Amino acid sequence: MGFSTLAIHAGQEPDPTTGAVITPIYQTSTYVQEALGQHKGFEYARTQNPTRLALEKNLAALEGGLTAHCFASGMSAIHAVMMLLKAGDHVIVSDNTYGGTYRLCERVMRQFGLDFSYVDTSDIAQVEAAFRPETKLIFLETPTNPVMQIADLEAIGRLTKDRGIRLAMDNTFMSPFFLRPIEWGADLVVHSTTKYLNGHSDSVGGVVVSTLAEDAERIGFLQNAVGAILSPFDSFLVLRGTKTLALRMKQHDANGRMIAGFLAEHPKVRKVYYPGLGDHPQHERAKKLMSGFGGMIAFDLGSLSGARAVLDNVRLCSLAESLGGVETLISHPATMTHASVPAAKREQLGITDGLVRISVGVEDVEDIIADLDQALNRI
Ligand code: P1T
Repeated sequence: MGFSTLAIHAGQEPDPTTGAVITPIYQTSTYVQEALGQHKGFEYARTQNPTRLALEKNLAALEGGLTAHCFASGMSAIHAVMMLLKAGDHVIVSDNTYGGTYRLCERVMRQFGLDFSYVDTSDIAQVEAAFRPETKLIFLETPTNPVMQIADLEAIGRLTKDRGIRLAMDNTFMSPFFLRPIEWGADLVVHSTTKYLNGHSDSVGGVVVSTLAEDAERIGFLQNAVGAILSPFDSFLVLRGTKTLALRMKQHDANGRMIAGFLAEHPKVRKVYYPGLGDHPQHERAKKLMSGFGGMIAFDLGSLSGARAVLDNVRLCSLAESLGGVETLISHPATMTHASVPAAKREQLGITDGLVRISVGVEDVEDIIADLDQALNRI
């Protein structure tokens, strides 16, 4: 079945009680049992909820995984992946991840005896050099947030298979419509469903997709034992979102390409980070791994005052954290999403004070370009 067919139908059985075409929001904390030990498979709503279950089946199908487990946020999904490890284990992480991922590793998981190395995962030599006997997991973002580096997923997938360790991939930026990490060797895929999967900036959530029975079982156990579950209402919203994922992603991509081209030509813009541009260092790799380039773009204006002029003067684009919604959002990584990354490290990664990130929405592209143009001309 094609992607859109799966997105609309996978996990979506008509409601057994009424025949409702759309999975209802089962807003209940518990389920009556017919007799001691006799029930319909639903006992308590932290453990099982039909709305969440429908979404989990849907997302497992879209990523091509064995199971999916939904969490209260992208961060709690990433936390669950880290909880597969034990004290003494070592993880190799993309050096340019979302700031919250870095904060989770450094300021939470380290306290429990995990160790982390941050490397440029677009360079396979750096990944190989970081291996230790205790390395148990590689955690990748591709493209990275916000400078859009692309890892050689296939080669890293082979490395992790050869060494018998796990490859987890945060696929938030591309969504399974453009990139299916499991096909390139990932064992686990995570998303902040807050972003493209929900797509309408009205829910916070996360998901872990597993491919191995052992991980699927443990992630399910952790979901219930730790309890950071996605609510029935949020599950409903994300399920509603995935139905139009393909349509939305095509438009995010079309608009993204146009805006990246506009920015690349603009005299006030020093540098544009977008994998669809021919001068992106991993453009060829992006073309091989992904069926589109999406709507995330970063661009450097050379100074904080330049960035401020644009961010303070946009009218259509909203100055806000987050991404992946139908509306265009613009942000300043150094002080917003990546403020928890130390300044020296930010500079080294290219997250300068002049860097601006845009999550291109699905508005009419000429309106977005006109807004950016008038703001850029205020510099
Ligand atoms: O916000 P939450 O749903 O917990 O997701 C965290 C997260 C995980 N992974 C990636 C790649 C992300 O971009 C995020 C959240 N990012 C933003 C809020 C942002 O503006 O970049």
